[in-house]
Amino acid sequence: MCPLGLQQLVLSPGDALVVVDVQNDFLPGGSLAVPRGDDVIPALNRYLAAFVRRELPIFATRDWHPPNHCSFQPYGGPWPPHCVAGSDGAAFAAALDLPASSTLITLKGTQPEKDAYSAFDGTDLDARLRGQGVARLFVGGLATDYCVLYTVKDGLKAGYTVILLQDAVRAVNVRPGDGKRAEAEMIRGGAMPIRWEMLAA
Ligand code: VGL
Ligand code: ZN
Repeated sequence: MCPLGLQQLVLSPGDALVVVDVQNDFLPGGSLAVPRGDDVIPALNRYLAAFVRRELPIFATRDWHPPNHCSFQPYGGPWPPHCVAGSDGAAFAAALDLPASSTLITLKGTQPEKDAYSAFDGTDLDARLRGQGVARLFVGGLATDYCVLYTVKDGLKAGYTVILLQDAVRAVNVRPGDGKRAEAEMIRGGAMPIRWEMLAA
């Protein structure tokens, strides 16, 4: 028990960390920079260390678009071109401590004509999670109001318990408040928000 008498969360087998789209193009200086997107890196590194120490699986997703993706403005979409497959902008942030040998990577948004924000959309993520015996997802990364939101909603729909790492997400906020509304929507849908302090050491 922590001092306030609230139950802390204990990591255990069946838990997985899902790191969403922490890629250079979503960081300050990138082509679709998320305001303060780099704040998620030290926050996620603490969760990464905790999952590594307990030998729990770590999944990382990458937005991985063809150069003519339909979500790009020149092709009628809402976004500047970003995360083009194989480009520097699509690489994971260098300061993110993903364990090189054991991180399970999921690529998404790979088809030119199909917009896909959720890491479950058109991928084998669900099968890979089930294959590892995962029942509970700890989700952080970028961006709160797009890929995190849709990944969390699909995770809940697929029957996972979902923990939202509230101190390890940041929003694009195309409209002011989008990030806060997305968090509320995830929580309303059944996701449990936590911060680092709520995890048992
Ligand atoms: C994302 C906008 C466009 C995301 C991806 O990862 O949240 N946002 N593509
Ligand atoms: Zn994208």
